Amino acid sequence: MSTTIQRGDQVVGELLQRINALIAEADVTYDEYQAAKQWLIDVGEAGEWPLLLDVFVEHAVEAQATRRRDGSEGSILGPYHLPDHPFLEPPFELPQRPDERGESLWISGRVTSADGRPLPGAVLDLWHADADGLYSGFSELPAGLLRGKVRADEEGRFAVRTIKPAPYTIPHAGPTGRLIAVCGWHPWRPAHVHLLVTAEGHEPLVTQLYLDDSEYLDGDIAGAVKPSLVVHPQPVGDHLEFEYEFRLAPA
Ligand code: MBD
Ligand code: FE
Repeated sequence: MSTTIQRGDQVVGELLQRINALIAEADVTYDEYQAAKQWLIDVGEAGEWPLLLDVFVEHAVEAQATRRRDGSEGSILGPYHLPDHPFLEPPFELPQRPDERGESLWISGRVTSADGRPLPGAVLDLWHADADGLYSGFSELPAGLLRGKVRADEEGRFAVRTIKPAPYTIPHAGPTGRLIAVCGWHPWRPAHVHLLVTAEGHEPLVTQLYLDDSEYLDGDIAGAVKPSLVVHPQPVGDHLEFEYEFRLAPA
């Protein structure tokens, strides 16, 4: 048997065994089986597979993949990263509408190797929701809003201005929302900024930073909060600011 076939048999075979055992243990009925089957079809028709999997499963894959990695902890990528948005020009500010709501938020810090050595020219790709919890590219918001890539300087330092995102409620009109309602869960994630930090010779760091005054820090529907990812913005003049150091593992 090829390794691929062995691996398929191991993982998929085990998954099916666990589902089948659960059907007996939880006494799943024919009605429930038919409802589940229709729900799975609906998830596909609504285009919600990326959402559903990233909300309920990606955190386990991320934890497993990074369990022995040096440097900063990371978090899940989620369904709303767009790889092709452009580099911003300094002074860095994520694109906003003239009347963009939300407190002004300045994010600064440094990118280093796991041993603390600065990584000049590291790239930070940032994206986050607006003050209503909407993401550009996945809502009516203008394309490119609140997204951008910035390059760190010769000392690995960077600074970027944006606005404070709101807590995020995953779409609840579709099948993912129906599941959450049927289970009596809530659909919220705490307010967060997504980052993908890359540097020559290092493993990419996919992460999210969570604002310490946000609701749902303890009940993230996506299970993706870690204490080291919670930041503490301080008021300075007319804005909020925080610093963060991203330590990347050598590749
Ligand atoms: C998000 O903004 C997000 O970060 C995740 C993981 C899932 C759905 C929406
Ligand atoms: Fe998000």
